[in-house]
Amino acid sequence: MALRPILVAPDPRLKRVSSSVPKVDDEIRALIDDLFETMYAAPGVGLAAPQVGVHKRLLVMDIAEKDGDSKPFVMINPAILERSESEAVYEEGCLSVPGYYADVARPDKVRVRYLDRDGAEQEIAAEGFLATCLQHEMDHLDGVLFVDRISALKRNMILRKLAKARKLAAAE
Ligand code: GNR
Ligand code: NI
Repeated sequence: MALRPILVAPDPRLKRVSSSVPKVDDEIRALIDDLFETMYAAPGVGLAAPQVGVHKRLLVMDIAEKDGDSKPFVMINPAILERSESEAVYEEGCLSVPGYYADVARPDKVRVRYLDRDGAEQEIAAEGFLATCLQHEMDHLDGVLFVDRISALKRNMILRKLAKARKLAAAE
């Protein structure tokens, strides 16, 4: 197991579309373990493989309350089968957009098909915060960040500040 560095916007690698996982093998399972370790250490409620520079369609999530039961999820090649007309708004953050938060509207309910860590096909009907997190993570697989779903004004302000912070850190 190993911690992997998390890419921060505006890194062009976060904009790439990830490729399907052809086979769930031990190499993929080792990557899954690293993603969980990195997500819990961050800490975050989800992490997608492209956030650590691996452009494969794979994500991990655990939205359990801090002192509640942990409910780890692994989703490989997830696909949305159905989304509700109704939307819900949550304040979102992202480990790749550190320090910034914004309200994002997304379908309130989604049905998703995916492969689990044994390569078996699964389906989940998610709603509320779980549905939001799932869609946030799946967006990463298509090179989309939550800031792409808010106003251009807010997006550009956040991305400008992150770019400036990176330049200052590099100049040290
Ligand atoms: O830790 C995270 N919190 C969060 C809060 C609201 C909506 C989505 C998220 S996901 C985020 C971790 C992350 O960046 N996953 O890609
Ligand atoms: Ni994110």
